[in-house]
Amino acid sequence: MAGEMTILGSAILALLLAGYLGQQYLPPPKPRVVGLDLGTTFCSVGVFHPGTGEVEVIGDDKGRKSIPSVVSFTATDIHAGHEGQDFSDSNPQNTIYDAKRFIGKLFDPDTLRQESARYPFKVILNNGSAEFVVSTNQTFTVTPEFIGSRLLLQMKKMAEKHLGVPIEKAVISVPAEFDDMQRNYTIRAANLAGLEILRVINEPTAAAMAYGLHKVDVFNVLVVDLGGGTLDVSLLNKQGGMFLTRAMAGNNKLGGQDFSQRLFQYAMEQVRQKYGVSPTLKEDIHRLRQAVDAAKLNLTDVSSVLLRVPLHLQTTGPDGREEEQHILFLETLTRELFEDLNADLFKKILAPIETVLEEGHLSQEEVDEIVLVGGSTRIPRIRQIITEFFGKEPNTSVDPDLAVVTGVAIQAGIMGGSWPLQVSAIEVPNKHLRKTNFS
Ligand SMILES: *[C@@H]1O[C@H](CO)[C@@H](O)[C@H](O)[C@H]1NC(C)=O
Ligand SMILES: *[C@@H]1O[C@H](CO)[C@@H](O)[C@H](O)[C@H]1NC(C)=O
Ligand SMILES: *[C@@H]1O[C@H](CO)[C@@H](O)[C@H](O)[C@H]1NC(C)=O
Ligand SMILES: *[C@@H]1O[C@H](CO)[C@@H](O)[C@H](O)[C@H]1NC(C)=O
Ligand SMILES: CC(=O)N[C@H]1CO[C@H](CO)[C@@H](O)[C@@H]1O
Repeated sequence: MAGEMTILGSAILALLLAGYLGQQYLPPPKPRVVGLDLGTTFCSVGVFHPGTGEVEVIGDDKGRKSIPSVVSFTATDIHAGHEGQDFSDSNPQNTIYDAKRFIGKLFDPDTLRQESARYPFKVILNNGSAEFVVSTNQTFTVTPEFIGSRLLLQMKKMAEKHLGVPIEKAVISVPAEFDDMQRNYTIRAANLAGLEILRVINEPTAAAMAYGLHKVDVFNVLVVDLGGGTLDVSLLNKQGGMFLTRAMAGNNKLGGQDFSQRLFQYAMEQVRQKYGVSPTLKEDIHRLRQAVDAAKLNLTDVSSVLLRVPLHLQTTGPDGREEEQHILFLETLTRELFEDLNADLFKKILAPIETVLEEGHLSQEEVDEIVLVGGSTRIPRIRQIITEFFGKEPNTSVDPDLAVVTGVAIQAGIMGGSWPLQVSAIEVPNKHLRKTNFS
């Protein structure tokens, strides 16, 4: 009996030892669960590496860490991401973007008409849901979740290529304001791409996790997400390691595109003042818009940039005849000018921040950490406005475009069981919250 016990004991000991040695000397297993950020304008995929404890945001062949949320249909193929975007000029009516604004939502005809007026593609109502009309060789409709699935499939492939293992499971983020139906349709998009969703996590919670705020002693976290077209502000409360969304507010008509538009209008007006006419050619306007956009990005790092754009202007000669004039439009744009042109828009950022503080019954000083998400939070003046309002620096060490995917990847690591600490649940659902919208 005692002998048997000893044999059994040694067997267990051997097993434990093998496990221990395995852990010590075998290469760490490849992550099998990915984190997905299916954004309105960009998507990213990330993984948590248990070996190093680091998050890696996966790039494409060219090292780009996010893909545009664009899917284009041609007679022979469906193109997602960068490839899809390449068709946006030549095939605008079949190049679908912003599908996230339509996913899992019920519309009345008037609202849908208003929402879809600003897109070059056609959106129709099918039993209350939005569908996109595609006309290549045939005419057919596609759902927002189908568009989502093509983007997710692209990211699944990027992850599989990079990691060298098949990926079938994921964690995905959604805006905190998404209701059950929007969450369900987002999951459906992933299922269509062959991915099982282990958990859906709110984007602001993911961003807070990217900063490790789930591991440190903080109570009130304010997340400001300023993207291309929308501003979302969320107040999170951390209780016993779990995040609870206390209040949400935003402006669904404020973002980087609006700041670019002001600079673009200014540039158009400068052309008119110098040459008497504005550019009319579609390609010229497109080129000017792109140059202005690039200038805006550069103004985050430098205080002035020189805009150089070749243009073809239709002018009337002395004999009254129309003639085309080729010019090189040169204009210095300063950061100060950019800030002046957008002063009223930048100020609008504070309204939703004040609202979430009021709803959460908090003063500025009671906010422990401020987390910035979205490319437009790089704009120095915007950081300054937020810093002045709170009297302290926001948390900015994580790339604001990758903060959400970084947090989702951490959550994916937790779900994949590769997290060294046992943190499992991270969020308390809050079904009764309403979002205040300013716009
Ligand atoms: C689409 O139509 C073009 C000409 O109209 C034809 O050449 C092409 O083969 C068609 N493609 C498909 C996939 O049917
Ligand atoms: C239309 O939508 C309603 C609820 O949104 C659903 O109950 C019904 O089955 C749908 N009808 C069709 C034909 O899909
Ligand atoms: C969402 O999906 C869950 C689980 O499949 C289901 O119980 C729930 O009724 C769905 N809700 C909506 C609004 O579609
Ligand atoms: C912006 O910066 C990039 C890289 O530094 C440079 O190539 C580009 O010409 C700049 N664009 C403008 C409009 O200044
Ligand atoms: C301003 C700033 O960087 N604040 C905080 C960012 O988040 C970490 C927690 O991960 C804090 O330690 C910093 O103080």
